Amino acid sequence: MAIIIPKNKSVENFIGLHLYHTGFSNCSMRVRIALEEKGLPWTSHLIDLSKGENLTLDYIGINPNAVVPTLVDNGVVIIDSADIIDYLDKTYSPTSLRPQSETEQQQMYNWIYLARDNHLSIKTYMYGNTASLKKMKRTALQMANYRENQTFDAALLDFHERFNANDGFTQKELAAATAVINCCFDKINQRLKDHTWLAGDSFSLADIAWLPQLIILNVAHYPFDHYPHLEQWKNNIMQRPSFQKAILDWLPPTQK
Ligand SMILES: N[C@@H](CCC(=O)N[C@@H](CS)C(=O)NCC(=O)O)C(=O)O
Repeated sequence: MAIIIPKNKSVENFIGLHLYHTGFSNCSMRVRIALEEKGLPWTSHLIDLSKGENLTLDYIGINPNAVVPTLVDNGVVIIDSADIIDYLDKTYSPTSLRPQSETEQQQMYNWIYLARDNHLSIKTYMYGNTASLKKMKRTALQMANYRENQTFDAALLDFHERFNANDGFTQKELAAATAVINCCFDKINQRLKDHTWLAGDSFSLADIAWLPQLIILNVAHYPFDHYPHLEQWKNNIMQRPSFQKAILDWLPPTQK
């Protein structure tokens, strides 16, 4: 569980659930869906990544990776969307977002960790194929500050170094990222061929971990028609009230 002792002490006085998040961010979407599904009231702190609001010392003092989302629960800071949704589900009842049997719970964690482990491939695909993200190059000063202050996640630092230095990603890097993503969706397609949900018989954190990937990859024109069994699953989730509140209500007008 990624509980952080924040350098920015101001959040330790927060009462209730507070979420630092971004509208069009798959990791933020996960947490918003979990909050809405569980019917939990929360306070929003929007972070504009395009303005570098995640790179300020105040924010890095809360999330040392300089990424969204960050949850603050009565002063306790939790980072990483996989850990946050698990924390919310374990801490708050009565709605449970996990299957009952241990075997199916393990399946659920496998899907969540598959999403987490391949996050940088999805990020590479998005930064390589989305006009607005291609422009997200940082200034030399922003990069210098980032190197000095984001000392927590070496792979993420490397991602931003490569993106900035090379003016985007090479075709080879994009092809490698696409191959990883294809492999994940092959697995998901296979599972959904004869199951309604990713883990067990009901909607769970596994579905919450993966649905946002579809939302953002769709914007980058990822070819989902290769995976026909995802369609019904996606439609089932889009009909849940949480979809409007957690996804649509927060999308910037350009992405609706
Ligand atoms: N493993 C982290 C990844 C968080 C992440 O990369 N968030 C993205 C938005 S989805 C972000 O803040 N990107 C800004 C950056 O990398 O500078 C999580 O699941 O919370």
